[in-house]
Amino acid sequence: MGFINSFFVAIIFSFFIFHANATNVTHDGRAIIIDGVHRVLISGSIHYPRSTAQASMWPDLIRKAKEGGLDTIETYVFWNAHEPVHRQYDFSGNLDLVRFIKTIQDEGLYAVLRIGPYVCAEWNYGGFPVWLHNMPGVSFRTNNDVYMNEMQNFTTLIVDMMKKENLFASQGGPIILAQIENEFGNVMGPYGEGGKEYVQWCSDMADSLGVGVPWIMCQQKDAPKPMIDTCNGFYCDEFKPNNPSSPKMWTENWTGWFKSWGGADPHRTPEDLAYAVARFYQKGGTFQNYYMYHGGTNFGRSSGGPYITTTYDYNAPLDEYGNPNQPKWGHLKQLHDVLRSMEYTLTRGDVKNIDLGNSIWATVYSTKEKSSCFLSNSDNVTDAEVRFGGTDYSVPAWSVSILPDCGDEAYNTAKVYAQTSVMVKKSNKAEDEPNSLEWEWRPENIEKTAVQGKGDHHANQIIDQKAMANDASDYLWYMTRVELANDDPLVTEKATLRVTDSGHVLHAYVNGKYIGSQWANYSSQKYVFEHEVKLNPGKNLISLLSATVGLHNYGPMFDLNVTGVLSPVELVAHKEDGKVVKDLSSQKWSYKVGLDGVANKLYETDCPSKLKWASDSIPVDRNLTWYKTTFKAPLGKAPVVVDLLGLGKGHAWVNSHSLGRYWPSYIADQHACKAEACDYRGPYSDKKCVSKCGEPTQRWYHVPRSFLKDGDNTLVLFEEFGGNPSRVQFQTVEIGTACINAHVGKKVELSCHDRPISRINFASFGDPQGVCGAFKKSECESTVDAVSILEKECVGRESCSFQVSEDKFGKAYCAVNRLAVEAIC
Ligand SMILES: *[C@@H]1O[C@H](CO)[C@@H](O)[C@H](O)[C@H]1NC(C)=O
Ligand SMILES: *[C@@H]1O[C@H](CO)[C@@H](O)[C@H](O)[C@H]1NC(C)=O
Ligand SMILES: *[C@@H]1O[C@H](CO)[C@@H](O)[C@H](O)[C@H]1NC(C)=O
Ligand SMILES: *[C@@H]1O[C@H](CO)[C@@H](O)[C@H](O)[C@H]1NC(C)=O
Ligand SMILES: *[C@@H]1O[C@H](CO)[C@@H](O)[C@H](O)[C@H]1NC(C)=O
Ligand SMILES: *[C@@H]1O[C@H](CO)[C@@H](O)[C@H](O)[C@H]1NC(C)=O
Ligand SMILES: CC(=O)N[C@H]1CO[C@H](CO)[C@@H](O)[C@@H]1O
Repeated sequence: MGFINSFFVAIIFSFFIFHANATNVTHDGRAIIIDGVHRVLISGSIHYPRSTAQASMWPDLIRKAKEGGLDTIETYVFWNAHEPVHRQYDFSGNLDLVRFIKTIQDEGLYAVLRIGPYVCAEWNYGGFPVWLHNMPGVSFRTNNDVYMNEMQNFTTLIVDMMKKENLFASQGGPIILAQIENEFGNVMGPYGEGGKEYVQWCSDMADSLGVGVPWIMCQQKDAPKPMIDTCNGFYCDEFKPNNPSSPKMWTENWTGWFKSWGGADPHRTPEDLAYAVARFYQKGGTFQNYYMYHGGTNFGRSSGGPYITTTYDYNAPLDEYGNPNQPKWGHLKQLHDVLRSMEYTLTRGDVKNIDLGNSIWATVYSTKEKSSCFLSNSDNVTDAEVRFGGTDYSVPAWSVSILPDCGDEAYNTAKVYAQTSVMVKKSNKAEDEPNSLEWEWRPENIEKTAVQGKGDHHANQIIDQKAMANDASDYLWYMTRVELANDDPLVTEKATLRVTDSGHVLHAYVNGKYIGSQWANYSSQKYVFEHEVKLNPGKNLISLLSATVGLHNYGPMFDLNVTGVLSPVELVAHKEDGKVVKDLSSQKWSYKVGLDGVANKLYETDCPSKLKWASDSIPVDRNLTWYKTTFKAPLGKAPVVVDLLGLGKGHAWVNSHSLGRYWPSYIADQHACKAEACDYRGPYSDKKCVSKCGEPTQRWYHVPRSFLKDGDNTLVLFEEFGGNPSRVQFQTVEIGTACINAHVGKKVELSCHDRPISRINFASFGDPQGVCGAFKKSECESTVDAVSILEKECVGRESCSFQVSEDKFGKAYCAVNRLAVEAIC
């Protein structure tokens, strides 16, 4: 008896342990259901390799996401970062996926794990390892055994790693959803039947892994049950899942856009982003994810494209360095708080849509206990005054008002009263740090390549750079010799070298002498380089240095996109009676992967090689040149950047950590910016509201605090194009000015983060005009001195919050009373 009793107790006990920890995640056609509760989930993407685990960057980002009203963090898993060499894995540093998911768990948030393993994400080769491309018989994203075997092997490895640490919700962990594949539906046409079979295989394979949480497939109209197909885009209000038992989920709501070399700064307004989110929940959505919530930095050679910049700021609610991008962050936080307060009615209520005319719709969600309402105005020009439920509301063009009890307006997407923070760069120099850095330099050794033409590999054809370099470096030398007779027209006539190129950067040398370079941009790639050359009778050496700027990451069969120098490579003699063309493509070519300086580890702080650096006559505008300097970290805790204005293009390292590619000489297209001011109204696209045309696409480069140490730090630059390092400096990024522009009745906060507010530059209650940095008083203004009120309350403090009211700021008799404040940090 006693034995049987304790036997049962043991069973019940283990049953309870399992259940006490496990979180039950299911769904119906309405919402994700967690432990029986229908949820409104608000998620944001943070990609762990794009920030650092150390110096608290991950915990800080996740805490700010939580404070910003998110309950879920979504990330991709980056296959080529984790398995750079077949079956050799890296989960160290900022690739420590387990630690990242545990950091999310520590903050009490949920996680969505998008394993892919294809990720797109403007990430090098979309996350596919290049060795996979080089496997015999492989064909990506279709019914192909070599490919599917590797995909399953990596997916299983990740799932097992998560299971081992009990990270799935079914085990008590934070992961509530997992994703297989990624946006395949957009491109699958050209894959034909093989593509369809592959989708079914992905679904079966994922399902067989027994993760105990639902799987999603984004932008996959034919996602088989039980996969949930989800929407990605700037707007997803019209999206309908392919299956009535799948909830309406938005896995990528683009908060801004990425940037490419030669491109201007993209900007998506907080008003439009909030409008898109509010519309989505108004129209039955219950899960949405900001892509990106924090974009971060493409360290190393991780950016894709080609031509994606090192910054991946994305104009996201948290900026590249982790600072709140205000007012976007704060405006969305207010929206999240309101939406969450309506969770029950939104996920359980009956829905009624009422057409109020002129593009105005009311949506009423009602349960027995409570009703919640949305009023949307999708006209992109006309503000509306509407009467609804016996009350008058003003709903500006392209906005949504939310009435949590169908009474008072708690939120309108176009009425922004979160603080605007204008970020500035400060020098914050450490004591004794000189005003300009002292440099050492040495040339990249091109004797063996450009001068002698010696390679490590040989072939009688031009080989694709991916196949030859296996993505071990951006750089690949292509070298060939041409023997010419004295009377060859290539010797006797004017001659040119013509190189077909896939669109990355090309530097050409003939007989050891530099003759020219060419490159392209994100929107226009393939080109033909043509340059006059002086050829000798006898032997001539043609050396071509190709530098990739990130591999393709998107499109049907993007993995097959050619890379590096292409056929044909020709010498052309320009005779009076026509051209004579000599095709060099099937000659013997020698190949050399990578830079000599990298092989000699010149970027390492304690460079072990015997190679000497010179410290006199620092060269300017000399290409293929290494520069080195030491510096002390700027004081304080604010994020650090290095200003590389004056340099051309290359790669930067601090204390042996790669900061990524730099290219401050690439100037943003002068014509991309529009003359008219940015109007949040009307559909957003990445061409709208761009700024900083005619300026370097990226001048500042993030140096995470965790890369820095006390005392001397080392910066090493490999300069490819030629530049001048004398103006390089380290700076911090901090709030310079904080502004408020809010209607009467709003509670607002003014904050300089962790520094005191030093001055109130402007304050006016009434009808102030202009924008932060350029406010102006109007004739309609209260007689109470708003500046001195705020000086008393705010100056000397890190933040102050108050109600915008007539009690405080006096009577003003304008049409609508507002307060505008500009504070200096
Ligand atoms: C999980 O939740 C679903 C739906 O709420 C319910 O049907 C199911 O019984 C639950 N499973 C467990 C193990 O509690
Ligand atoms: C992946 O493949 C290797 C062989 O290359 C094998 O040893 C390993 O078990 C596989 N992993 C999984 C999770 O299937
Ligand atoms: C990209 O290059 C093409 C061809 O040179 C040019 O027409 C286009 O304006 C460039 N675009 C940008 C964004 O620089
Ligand atoms: C690369 O792929 C894209 C689309 O996948 C295609 O439009 C483009 O022509 C390709 N470029 C080259 C150089 O092959
Ligand atoms: C405004 O909406 C109209 C009609 O819906 C459309 O034709 C027009 O392009 C939109 N304007 C802007 C700026 O988006
Ligand atoms: C490389 O150096 C040469 C000679 O100093 C110069 O003419 C050329 O413009 C440089 N190349 C690039 C890409 O800057
Ligand atoms: C990749 C993708 O889904 N792109 C779509 C995103 O949304 C924009 C605007 O809604 C569409 O134009 C893109 O095709």
